Amino acid sequence: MYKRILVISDNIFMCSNFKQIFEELSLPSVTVSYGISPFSNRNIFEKDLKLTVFEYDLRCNQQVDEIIEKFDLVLSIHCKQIFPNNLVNSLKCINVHPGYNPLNRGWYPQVFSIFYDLPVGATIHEIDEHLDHGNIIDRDFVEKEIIDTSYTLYKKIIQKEIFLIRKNLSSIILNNYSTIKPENEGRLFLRNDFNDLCEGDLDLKITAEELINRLRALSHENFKNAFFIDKTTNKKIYISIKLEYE
Ligand code: 0FX
Repeated sequence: MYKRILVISDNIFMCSNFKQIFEELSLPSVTVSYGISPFSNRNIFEKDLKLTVFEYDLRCNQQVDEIIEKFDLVLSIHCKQIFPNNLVNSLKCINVHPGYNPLNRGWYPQVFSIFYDLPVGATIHEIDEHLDHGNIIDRDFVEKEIIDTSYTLYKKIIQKEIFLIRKNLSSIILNNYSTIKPENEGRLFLRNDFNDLCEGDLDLKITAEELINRLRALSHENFKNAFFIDKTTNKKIYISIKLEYE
């Protein structure tokens, strides 16, 4: 059984949900500490979680050594940092990933799921030295509809992640879960793939369906993703799409 757990997250919504699920388990002998990366605002997390939150920079060897010394399980729940090899090889590290491994490894899974018409879902897996690659503890699909954009699909995936955390957390803490090996290397998308998708070429000949799907993949609330350069003014113009049933 793991007794000294560190949750590293940069997503306050996921972190609060995790905290509530853990508290419902009522395991007095288990301590959970919460950490964020240097990119997040500690005050926001502390105010919401109502406890002290630590900041860990995983690029700093000394801080990684401190984690290895203090904890026996690290959970990554939407953490902006890549776990270094010495961390994942020194203690059990588990990731909650907003994609269905190995089909949607890496960056913004729902974006590439819409663009390439891939199934999508959520996964809990052990972390190894490669991105979203370790043995799978649990995973499940979410339904993608024709009117889904990145935003609406992301919201469904988050709910699936919370469902999977609730379903698996006690067996993870008790260390009596089983795993399966990913079937293959799957698809890995990176930040650059997303950036490439955002830049639209006005002379590109594609079908209306392809254009709609590209815009669906890149429409996420107020984020400025898809753009083209106006040929007259040379200005960048952002574009997004909204779809709804009759
Ligand atoms: O919590 P999270 O979904 O992402 C975090 C980390 O930032 C990310 O590096 C890690 N791979 C993931 C598991 O956990 O929050 P977010 O605000 O970074 O992104 C949420 C969604 O927002 C994303 O799926 C797509 C959308 N988005 C985000 C940014 C920053 C955009 O469409 N455009 C953007 O510029």
